[in-house]
Amino acid sequence: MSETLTENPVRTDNLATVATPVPPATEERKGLTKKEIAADHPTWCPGCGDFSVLALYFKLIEKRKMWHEKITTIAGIGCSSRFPYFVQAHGAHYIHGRALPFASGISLSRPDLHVFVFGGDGDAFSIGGNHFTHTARKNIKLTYVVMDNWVYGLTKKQTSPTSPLGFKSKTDQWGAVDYPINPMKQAIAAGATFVARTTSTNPNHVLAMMEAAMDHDGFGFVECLSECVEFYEGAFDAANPRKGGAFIEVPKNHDVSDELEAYKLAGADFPGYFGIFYKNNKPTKNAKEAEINKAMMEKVKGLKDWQILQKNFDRMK
Ligand SMILES: Cc1ncc(C[n+]2csc(CCOP(=O)(O)OP(=O)(O)O)c2C)c(N)n1
Ligand code: SF4
Ligand SMILES: [Mg+2]
Repeated sequence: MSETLTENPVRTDNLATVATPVPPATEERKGLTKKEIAADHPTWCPGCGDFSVLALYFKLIEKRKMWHEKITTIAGIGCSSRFPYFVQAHGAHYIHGRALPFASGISLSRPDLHVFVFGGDGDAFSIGGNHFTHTARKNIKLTYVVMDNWVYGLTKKQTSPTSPLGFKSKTDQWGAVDYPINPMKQAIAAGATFVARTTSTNPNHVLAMMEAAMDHDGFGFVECLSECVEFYEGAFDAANPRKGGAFIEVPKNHDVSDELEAYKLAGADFPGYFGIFYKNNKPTKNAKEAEINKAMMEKVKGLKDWQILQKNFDRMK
């Protein structure tokens, strides 16, 4: 081992710290403008609901004065998952269904960042179904926005886990026969500590839900109805007052800490309720790991990297 390596101090800066909120911009450093955060022109079909979610993410970045190096946008694969391409900051368009484990690694190793994950219903609940469950139960601090359009958009109209019964697609030409999953019930049952529902046609509400999820210290899940105008036109008209539908907010007297009541709200017939269904402040994996790391670093205080490694090898003998 080279001298430089052996002399390197053990990094404790990112191990012993619990997650910290995104720092506010200082006087000297102004927050970013939309122009500074917007990257490529989004390649979505005109009228796609995903445009609205992206615009509100820009608004969130502007409003919360997040800087380029603090923005972390992760996604899987799908139309919705193209999201990070359109944000001029750090991010990754990762593997189909695997955005959450990738994002978890970032969240656990970089407590100074707030990680946002965007994706679709197929990405989240088909191929990524297991990762959803485990990221939720581990209560990893990140915000997961699922842009639910009830269809596989990118691959041109296959039945998704949220497609309703009878939906005609390339994989169900005679209409879907499989019972759809309910993302809200799924999230609550999996142990997500923040569960909210919104719709891309109500911009103020989308922004409010994303902000609340970001402020939550834990796994924040937001289901955002986002119409695929190409392959499932009109899917969410019943939730849009401009199309004769109803946007009904979670009742004011709803106790967000009551899991059973949240589950009942989630069971309402479509268009159901919009708002925060459930919130629980139990400790995150981030905080627990940080504590373990701190205790371990205390034990090896003063030792060089190679000495710590040697100790590990000795233990394994
Ligand atoms: C391992 C793997 N399997 C399948 C695919 C094909 N594929 C790409 S996107 C997609 C589904 C996308 O649906 P959704 O997550 O709902 O996103 P949307 O396009 O509707 O936003 C599938 C099956 C893939 N890219 N990788
Ligand atoms: S196919 Fe659907 S989900 Fe994909 S960009 Fe077009 S409208 Fe949006
Ligand atoms: Mg979809």
